[in-house]
Parts: sequence; structure tokens; C-alpha cells
Amino acid sequence: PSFLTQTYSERAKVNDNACAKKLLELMDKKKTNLSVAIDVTKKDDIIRIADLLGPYICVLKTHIDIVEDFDMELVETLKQLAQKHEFLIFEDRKFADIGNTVKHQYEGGVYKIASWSDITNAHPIPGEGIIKGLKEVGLPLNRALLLLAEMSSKGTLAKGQYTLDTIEMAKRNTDFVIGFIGQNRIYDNGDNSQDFLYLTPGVGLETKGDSLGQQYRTPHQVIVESGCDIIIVGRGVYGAKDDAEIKERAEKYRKAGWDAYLERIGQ
Ligand code: 5FU
Repeated sequence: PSFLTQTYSERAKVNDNACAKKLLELMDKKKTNLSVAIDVTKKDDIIRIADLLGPYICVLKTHIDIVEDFDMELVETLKQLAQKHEFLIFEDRKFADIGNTVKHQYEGGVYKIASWSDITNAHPIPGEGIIKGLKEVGLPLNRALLLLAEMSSKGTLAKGQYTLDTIEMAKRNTDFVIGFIGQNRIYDNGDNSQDFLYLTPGVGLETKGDSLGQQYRTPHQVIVESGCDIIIVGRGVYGAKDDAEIKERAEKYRKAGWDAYLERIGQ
């Protein structure tokens, strides 16, 4: 049978990537397939929201290079919160250069992403060397990679053959690549030799998009109709008026995502 109709914990049992296994396990345990993108620019706000939302999320997504007062204390605190609330950290870095360059960008520089982020992602555009470079740094640390197979934004060039070739690239690197950022479950089709996770941004219940090309679909469209695994929500959650409303919104998206998952697996 396809992974599409299996529970997250059933899938955890047969996934031999430590990071993917941990993620699938904690999703069932916490009953959440919600990832929140905390795209705010002050350290204290990120920490406050991360602590607030910890119980509702399986993955905390960051854009570390938008933080104005970044220091290593921020990522140390996020690591502690990840332990306290049991979530994984995903730095949405979207690496896109040759292997040798991304290796340095991933391991070093100001942010030292590999030292604190469980998961990161890369565009397949440079070819497979990008995976090889990131893998040299990430594998010894038990990190995992997502490839950007599709994007949520209007006019994206990541489609058609590009997307199909991305899947093939992932299949050749299953020791490190655990899945995709994408809009549809492209690879599966009853072939369950490899269980890839699909994490999907561009999720919103209130609006259809923004003025800069973002396009939103509902959790039901993403999880049931498109067969993806994790919904990524940014402004739909953190863009509330106060902490109480941020929590309310997180619970609303968590429930919508989880109900959609239960519908999909027939429970
Ligand atoms: F790869 C992608 C993509 O295709 N679309 C996205 O929106 C990533 N994103 C990220 O998800 C984007 O950089 C934001 O961090 C987040 C979506 O935020 P929103 O506020 O829910 O639109």
C-alpha cells in the first residue's frame, strides 16, 4: 500500500533516516502536522512565539538571516525549546550554489546552520553536487535535507520536468534527502520503496495570497487532495494581534491539518 494511507507512526517504523523517524513519531505523539514559519525579525519575538507555539507544532521553520539582532544565544535557546516541546528545527535556507560553496554556507559563516538546524533545504538547480556538499557536513551530525521540488509562488519555474528530475535526484540520495518542499505528492503512486516527506508552504485559511506572488491553499487541499504531509503556515499564525490570538490560530491550523490527515488515512 501507498504511504499516503498509513499513519505517521507506521511510517516512522520503516523510515531509516533518524531525523525523519523522529519527526514522524513526534507528529503522532503530539497530534500535529503543523509547521509554523516564524518570520519575525527580533530575537526575543522569535523565542517568545516559539515557546508559545511549541505544543502545537512538529517543525519550527526559521529564516535566520532576517533576524536583526542574531547571536548564537538565539539558536541555543531554540534548541532548548525544541527539546522542551519536542519539535524539530528547519532552517529554510534554500541553498542554491555549487557543492563547495554550500558546504561553507551550511557549516560556517555567521549562522553555523548545521550546528543547530535539524533540517535544511536546497534548490536542485546546480545539480547533484549541492547535495553531496551539504551531505559532507550534515550526515555526520544526523541532519536531513529537503529538496525544493515545487514552490507556492505565482510563476514558479520549478514545475514539469524540473520537478520530476528533482525526485530522481532525491531517490539517489536517500541517506540524506528525506523529502521535498512541494505542493503535490509527486512520487509515491503505490511504489513504497522510499517514503519521502512532503512539507508544503503556501497555506492559509483566510486569504488566497499576498501582493508579492504568494498563493494560499487550505490544509484540506494540501493534505487530502494533494497528499502532502506537513502544512507550513507563517503569517496566518504569527500575524495575529496578540499572544492569545497567535495560540488560537495555531490550534485552528493544527486541528485543520490533523483532521485532514485523519480523513486521508480513513480514521
Ligand atoms: F519554498 C517555499 C515556498 O514555495 N513558499 C513559501 O512560502 C517557502 N516558503 C516559505 O514559507 C516562505 O519563505 C515563508 O517563510 C513561509 C510562508 O509564509 P506565509 O506567511 O504563510 O506566506
